Amino acid sequence: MNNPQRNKPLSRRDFLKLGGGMLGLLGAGGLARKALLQPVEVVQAARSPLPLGRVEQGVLQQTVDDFDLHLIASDGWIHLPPDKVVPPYHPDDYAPAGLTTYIFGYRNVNGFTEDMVHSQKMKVQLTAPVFSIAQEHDFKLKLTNLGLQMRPDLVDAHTVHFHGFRNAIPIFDGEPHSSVGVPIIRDLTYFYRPHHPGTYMYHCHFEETEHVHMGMVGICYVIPKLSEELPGRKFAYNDYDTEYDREFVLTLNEVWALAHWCDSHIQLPEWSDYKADFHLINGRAYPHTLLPNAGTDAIHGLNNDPVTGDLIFPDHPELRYQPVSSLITCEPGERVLLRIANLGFSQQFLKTTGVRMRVVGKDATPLIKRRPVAGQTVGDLIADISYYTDTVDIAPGESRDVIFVAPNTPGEYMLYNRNLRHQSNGGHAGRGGMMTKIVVFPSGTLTAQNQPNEWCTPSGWMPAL
Ligand SMILES: [Cu+2]
Repeated sequence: MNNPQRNKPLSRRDFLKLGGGMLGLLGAGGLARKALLQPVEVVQAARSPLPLGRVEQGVLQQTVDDFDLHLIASDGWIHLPPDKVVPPYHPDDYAPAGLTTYIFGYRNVNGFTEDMVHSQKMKVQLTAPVFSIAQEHDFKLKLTNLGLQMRPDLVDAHTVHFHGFRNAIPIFDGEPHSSVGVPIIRDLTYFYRPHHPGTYMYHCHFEETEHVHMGMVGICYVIPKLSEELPGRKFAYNDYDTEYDREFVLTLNEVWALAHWCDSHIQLPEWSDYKADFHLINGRAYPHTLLPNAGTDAIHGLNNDPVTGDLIFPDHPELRYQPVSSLITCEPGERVLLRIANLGFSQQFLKTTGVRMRVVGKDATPLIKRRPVAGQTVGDLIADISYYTDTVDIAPGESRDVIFVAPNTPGEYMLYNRNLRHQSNGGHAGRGGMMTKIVVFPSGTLTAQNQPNEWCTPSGWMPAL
């Protein structure tokens, strides 16, 4: 804007100069056409700094250190109960002690030293770290590909695909067939400025049938302007009707044990034989869904071992790589927002016992429709197609924003998949799979919630597993 050249009106002399230039171009038409066909470098993944001790060779390219969130992509192991259900695929015979299932995934490495970042190979989590962006704010997400330790033969890139993000610039869309992936030991910093609030999801889009199923899935959401304008109050959309007191993200996905075993054993599954053995919420199967977050702020990655940066969960070390709880805690009369995304391959039906839910958003689109009004964040009501239900149906790749008012009677209410086959762990007898609880505590016993899925319970309270 301050460039004087650009603002100067075109003089007659300039015009003639321009004409001459155009003639010259026409003369060199063949050359110009050739030049236009030359590939132009738009973006290049920067070389990631190597672990200390391997830096002495040459000068490293400067990496982008201006970012809001730094994720790594790599592989790792998780624990799914019980220990013996689908021999020989579960537990995987290569699994380290206490763990059962090989995965690909992400880790939040914000604030890590280079050494700590590179030590996170083989320590990824299921599901991926949750992040949120305020509407109309810029957000830079740096992704570093650390490679797959179990599979040095695979030279797979990874990406972050912000699923449902409207009008994404291809280069930041993370869809490698039309743009780029991030090769091993490279970084790419994605840039977003979201205009539409709501619950989204992200996943790796490289070899996506495999990488999505292997666990590179998580929730991200866009906080509406209204929440920023009214500090201390929280809304799902720019609509007073979507106000809430507490929020919980529930990422749904599945594990087909054979496919995960194949990846650790250098085999290829036949994807048309797909048959999930485990149906998970936030990477855990019931009853583990009820256990706390692995640390005080597992979602934002601040609970890590201060020296190594590794995820820790002292009470349940087998679940250290599945840090996010699905227990929903609230007090009578509180408004609770569930942000649900399905990144598995099957349709799911989440049902509550005796809690009326209102679906206010679908695929990051409000169901209470408002016409924009200049100078107003909340527009005029056009139509309200939100609906009340006790069962939320959700197909793969879809999201729902669901608000319920906590019942007046303290107690436990189940939230479960009404497909009974999805309530089993590996076909084993007993309850499992995609199931958690809404626990309503007496008024005045819980602290306010600061982060989504924060485990707010009276001190000393633990669920009966
Ligand atoms: Cu990937």
